[in-house]
Amino acid sequence: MSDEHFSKPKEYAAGLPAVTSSLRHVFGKAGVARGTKALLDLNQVGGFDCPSCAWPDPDRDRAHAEFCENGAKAIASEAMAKTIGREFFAAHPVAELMAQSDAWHDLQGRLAEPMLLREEATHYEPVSWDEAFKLISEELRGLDSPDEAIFYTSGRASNEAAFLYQLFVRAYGTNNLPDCSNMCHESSGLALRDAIGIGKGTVTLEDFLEAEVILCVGQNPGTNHPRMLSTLEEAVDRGAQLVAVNPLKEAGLLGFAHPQHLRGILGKASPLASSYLQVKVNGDMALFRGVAKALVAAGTIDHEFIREHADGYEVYRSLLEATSWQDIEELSGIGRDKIEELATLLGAGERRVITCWAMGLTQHRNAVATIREIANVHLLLGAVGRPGSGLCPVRGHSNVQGDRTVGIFEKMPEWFLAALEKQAGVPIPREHGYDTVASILAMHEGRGKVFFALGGNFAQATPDSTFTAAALGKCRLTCHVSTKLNRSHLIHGRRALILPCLGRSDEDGGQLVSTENSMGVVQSSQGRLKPSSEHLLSEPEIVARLAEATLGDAGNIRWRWLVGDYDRLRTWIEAVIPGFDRYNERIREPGGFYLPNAAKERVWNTTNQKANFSAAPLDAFQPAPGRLLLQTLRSHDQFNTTVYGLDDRYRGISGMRDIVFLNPQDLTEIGVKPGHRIDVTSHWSDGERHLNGFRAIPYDMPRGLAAAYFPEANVLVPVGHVAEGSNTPASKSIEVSITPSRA
Ligand SMILES: Nc1nc2c(c(=O)[nH]1)N[C@H]1C(S)=C(S)[C@@H](COP(=O)(O)OP(=O)(O)OC[C@H]3O[C@@H](n4cnc5c(=O)[nH]c(N)nc54)[C@H](O)[C@@H]3O)O[C@H]1N2
Ligand SMILES: Nc1nc2c(c(=O)[nH]1)N[C@H]1C(S)=C(S)[C@@H](COP(=O)(O)OP(=O)(O)OC[C@H]3O[C@@H](n4cnc5c(=O)[nH]c(N)nc54)[C@H](O)[C@@H]3O)O[C@H]1N2
Ligand SMILES: [Mo]
Repeated sequence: MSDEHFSKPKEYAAGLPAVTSSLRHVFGKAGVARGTKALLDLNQVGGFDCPSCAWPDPDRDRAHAEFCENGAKAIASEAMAKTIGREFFAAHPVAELMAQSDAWHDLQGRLAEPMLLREEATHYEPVSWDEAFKLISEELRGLDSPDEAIFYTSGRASNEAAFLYQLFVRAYGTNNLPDCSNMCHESSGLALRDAIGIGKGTVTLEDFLEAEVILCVGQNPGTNHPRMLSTLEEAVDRGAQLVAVNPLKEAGLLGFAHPQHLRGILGKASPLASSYLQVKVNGDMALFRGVAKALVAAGTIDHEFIREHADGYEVYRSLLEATSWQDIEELSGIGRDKIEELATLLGAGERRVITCWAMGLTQHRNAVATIREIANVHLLLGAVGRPGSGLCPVRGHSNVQGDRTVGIFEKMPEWFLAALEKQAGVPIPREHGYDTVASILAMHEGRGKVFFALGGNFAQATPDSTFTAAALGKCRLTCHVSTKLNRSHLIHGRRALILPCLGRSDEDGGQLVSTENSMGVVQSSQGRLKPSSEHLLSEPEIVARLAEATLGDAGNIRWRWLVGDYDRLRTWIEAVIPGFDRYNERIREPGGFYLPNAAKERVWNTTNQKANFSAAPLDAFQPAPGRLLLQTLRSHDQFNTTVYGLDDRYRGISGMRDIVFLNPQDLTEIGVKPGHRIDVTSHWSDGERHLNGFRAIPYDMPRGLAAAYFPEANVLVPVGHVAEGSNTPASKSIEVSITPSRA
């Protein structure tokens, strides 16, 4: 049998195949000794924080192996002993590397030394750290305005690295601090800040164990947050009902075979979701409005909570009355009976309800309004700040939440900027900077001239790949602090630099860093593996040396001194940001500490000091007749743009990524057989975009929808198609037409 095939999707996640897959990746890439050491340290008290997702570790009683298959793959990729340095780059011109796949890039090994691509050069060549910092600082000082420089961050940077980085960027004179969060949970942050006064979730792991109902909406935890399945399994064991809301049947929501329990290894899956609503893509706002309508009609709402804590109920209630069931059914694709059934479930008992969500909600044009609608339902139920209940945006990158807490944001509030200015003793700019989409446009229009990235893979993670590549190509300098080779090193400005850094699992001269998980717990992380190359620097060290070269010590800032002992950096964070009291002491306590969460205490830090209902007009993104709605999603063998392999086991896919999932009847209507080639065209006001020769794969999903993998399908996402308010690319609602391939 060939490697490439598709078969019946799985009906449960994990089990023995997850264990064998983990070990194959870890031992295959990192070697047995290095791999075992890495796995034993992963997510243990005193060990390092898993660089994969942001799902929290249990506060105590950690299982020996608190890791999952995909955490193991992330470690295998990072802990590779193989390195690439000057010989590798001398042997492979940039054009040749560009022709290789993302999966091939990841297999080459860890970046070993700083590399420079000179103007018009075909190959990267080695450069010393000092020369690299000198070159960047000269470019930065040569700009007409600091606002011509853009400083991106990906969510793996530690609190310490991220805090120092934003201090450097702001002391240099700009708030141009776009980050991966702009493409991820920005819509959640914005919606929750206006609804409940904090842009974060309000639950802890304990809440899951007390919940009566858990809604899992627009999220594929079996692949993207596998450790969440253990929590869900335990919650279901304790009697919680799990309701999945997802257009696709995802194995990880149907059932779970715990890879650390004998029952699970033997393939005995615990059934998870007790009901599975196959909503239309972008039909969630209608679904939740229907739930709210049914709750209000039945009177099973928390009148006392609404009276005491909430604002805007009367307006919202009139809106519910004015919304017809016909619209709700049509836009959501779910029948009134099913919606009323869900409302009955939510309104029963003590209304201990948790709603979790991820990219299936945040990456739509009306994402902010949709998340506000979910918050509305929770306010009706009084299900915020009551044990066993709350809102739970499930974060992606392991420290994306912490990076935002410590200042990675193009529009940090005034209190933060003022406190930073006081601490630093240098002027801090107040004008808002560019987010990710605004950065792409600025570079394209020549207003952004130097692009610097602390981690990530900007060229490949952003929308409209061809447009974004052209934007980066116009820069005078593109520069990446990275662990592994990626496409952003190859889609470059006039000159380009690769600055190789230590990863989470690497030992950093005995220093520890910290991260904040999806539930606001700040924990220490300390790598213990011998770095794969002697030329690697830590991220804080790189930032400090660049800052020193560019700005010199100024005000109260002594860059080298600050990174000489990360405790000093933590003291600064403590001085600027509330909630970090006794940071250095508490970070060394097992399990770390929780940051304060006012909404959990029913204190609402909104402008009116209330929790707020929203009353947005109901809508859903509707493609023109004959067209489909395409979403871009992750396979089981990738971490964002890092592709570990070509399988998507739970969806029954082996050996390929050039595919589009479709409803079987749509396949027939398009006139292709399963596995045959199709051409996909996306439509937007500024023209068409194309992805040709992909294979059509039948899948259990509603009609009129299509799904393809990120990042291959990013060429189809128009840069101007964004969520209202949050400016997040709407990469889950792309209007496309599909025809049999002409090739
Ligand atoms: N192994 C692994 N782990 C990861 C990542 C990874 O790439 N690999 N990435 C990390 C990051 S940064 C993030 S943000 C998270 C992402 O975690 P997820 O959000 O789970 O990631 P996606 O693959 O984008 O999945 C989107 C899910 O939403 C569904 N969906 C799409 N549109 C809609 C809709 O309109 N309504 C509803 N109800 N559902 C919809 C899709 O069918 C799919 O199941 O995972 C993190 N963890
Ligand atoms: N179409 C579409 N586009 C999307 C999405 C989607 O669902 N659909 N999802 C969006 C989301 S949710 C996100 S979060 C973004 C992700 O966007 P990014 O965060 O920019 O992308 P990643 O693929 O996570 O970055 C991977 C690279 O990070 C580097 N790296 C890994 N570990 C470290 C480290 O410890 N330090 C440093 N300095 N570098 C490191 C490696 O070189 C690796 O190649 O993509 C977004 N783009
Ligand atoms: Mo993300």
